[in-house]
Amino acid sequence: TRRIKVGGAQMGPITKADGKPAIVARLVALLRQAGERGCELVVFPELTLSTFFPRWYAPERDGMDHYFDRAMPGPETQLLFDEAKRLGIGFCLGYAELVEEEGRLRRFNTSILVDRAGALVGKYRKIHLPGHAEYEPQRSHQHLEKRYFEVGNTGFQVWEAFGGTVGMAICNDRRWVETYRVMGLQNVELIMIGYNTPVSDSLSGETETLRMFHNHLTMQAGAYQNSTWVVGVAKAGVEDGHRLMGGSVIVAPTGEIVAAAETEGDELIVADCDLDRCEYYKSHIFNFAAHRRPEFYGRITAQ
Ligand code: CDT
Repeated sequence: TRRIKVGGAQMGPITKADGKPAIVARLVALLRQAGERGCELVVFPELTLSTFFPRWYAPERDGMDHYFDRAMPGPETQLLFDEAKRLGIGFCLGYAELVEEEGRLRRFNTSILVDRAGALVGKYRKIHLPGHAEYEPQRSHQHLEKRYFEVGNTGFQVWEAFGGTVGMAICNDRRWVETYRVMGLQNVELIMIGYNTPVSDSLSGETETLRMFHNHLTMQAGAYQNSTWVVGVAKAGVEDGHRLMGGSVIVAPTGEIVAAAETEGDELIVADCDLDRCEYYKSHIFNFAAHRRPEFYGRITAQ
């Protein structure tokens, strides 16, 4: 069977005051733990290298540029890449990407996938950007992803890597059935998802319990309905007075959670993922070729 030992490297809070070297040292510590536990692939959260800055308003759209990375690896992240290569561990890393493209500076909420030899496998830029673009005074905290990022332009691709077919999504993407299905249609076997999710929304009145339920519900349904492994990894805990949920999980193609974080701090969860387990539902209940009825799904892609 095609087994791969996967680590979900949940991160505790990162505050405004934390410098990159200290953050990278925490990532390296998690990688070393993953190495000791035999992991071949480690998934880090969304925006792993900074606090979740979209909670704050900056009058200028470039006002958060100091949280963005232009090069990956860059001078401060090289250590992480070197250590991963030395340990023979591939990784998925979320960060704020600043890039000159089409003759202008562009900002994306990005994840990259690096293989066990240190080579870049692929890049995904977040498509479902939640929140709003302007300051909303009625909120206890802002969610200004639509201000600081452009909608990603990579699409939901998959790559042949780590002995299987793998894909990436970021945070709010996990709530959308289309995210999983577009990759499911490409035979995905493992989807890596980092997230930063506040435990409360000052306007919705949802309980923490309900918000955690939705966190797991969407990833478990996405896994089952597309017969794929899903690795969902949080940046958690209290960042400058604002609390993010933990709840990192590894979900099997049956939709069952096989590993779960217990804390809101730096914590590694591990599962031995047999990619061959995807085959059963892919060839039975979710055999797309046999059972899908796309002739009735047109509204899903209509603008
Ligand atoms: N980072 C991110 O996408 N967080 C969102 C919060 C939604 S509330 C505006 C999420 O879907 O978890």
